[in-house]
Amino acid sequence: MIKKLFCVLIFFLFILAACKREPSGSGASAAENDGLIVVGFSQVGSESDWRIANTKSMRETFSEEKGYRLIFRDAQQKQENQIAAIREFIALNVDYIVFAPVTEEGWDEVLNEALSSGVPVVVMDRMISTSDDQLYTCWVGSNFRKESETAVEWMEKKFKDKNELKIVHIQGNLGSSAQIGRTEGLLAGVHKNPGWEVVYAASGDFTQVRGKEVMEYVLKQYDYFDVLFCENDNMAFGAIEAMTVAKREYGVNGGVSVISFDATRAGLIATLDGAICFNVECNPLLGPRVETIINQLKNGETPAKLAYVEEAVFETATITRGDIDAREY
Ligand code: GYE
Repeated sequence: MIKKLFCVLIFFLFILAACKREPSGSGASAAENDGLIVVGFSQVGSESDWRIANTKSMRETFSEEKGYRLIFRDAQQKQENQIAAIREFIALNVDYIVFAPVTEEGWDEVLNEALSSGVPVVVMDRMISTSDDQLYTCWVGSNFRKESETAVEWMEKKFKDKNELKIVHIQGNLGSSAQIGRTEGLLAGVHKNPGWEVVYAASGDFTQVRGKEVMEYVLKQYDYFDVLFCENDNMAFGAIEAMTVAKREYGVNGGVSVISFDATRAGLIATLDGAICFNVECNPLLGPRVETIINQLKNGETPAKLAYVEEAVFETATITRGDIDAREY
């Protein structure tokens, strides 16, 4: 009897162990066993509404119901965490590696390892800087420089009668493509328009808290400036909060003209309200785009090396309630 019970116990323990088996052993064997496609995704962190929407889009796209096992790793803004995650994905022998690089530089070594392992690497959102473009399979994301040039064009029209324009510039994470492209676009505009001057520039790390801190400092140092050029909505919200507290005028009715990027739902509401004058869309819903790439690779096709997402702009004069209702993020 005891022997029988023991056998039953061993049998149940065996079943339990089999059920609990996460893809921690080998991604490939997990895929072989359950038929799921294993995708390792290294995300930057959760610094902004944009990022949260991007993570949601990836999780919804690469769900088990749709035939995927997503191994999600949050890098908490640290490149070394992303490098460790990519190494983990290689060791797990996942089917595909996807990552949103926190900065542009410093990927060659780990991507060489990925290349030798044969696992395709899809770069998403921000770009990497490398002399060897064989190190990644392809990239999908936004044209950050173009986003910024669109904002500059708007400024050129809006301030065409002003001889002098004083600009405060709150930047994103220094060294990230989103920061580099948006900053380059503005600086090209300043170069082209002799009366324009960036009176102060600092990074707000793409977060609301830092956007507020930077603006608190600016308000103490500068009695006057015309434009706040803010590289994302969350930093703009923080800066707006600081201006409200300090009773500095801003918005479409006078005072500081706020320009922002992302055009999240909350950003669009601030645009409709007239707090943000001009908001350039940056689309975080990249999950389906990455899935299309994975399907192409699965079918032996070659996806475009670089794929840019289409993006719109919004300004207070023309934005509608419908624009906000249609916003998914
Ligand atoms: O604009 C910002 C985020 O890389 C496009 O990162 C992304 C940027 C986005 O934190 O809000």
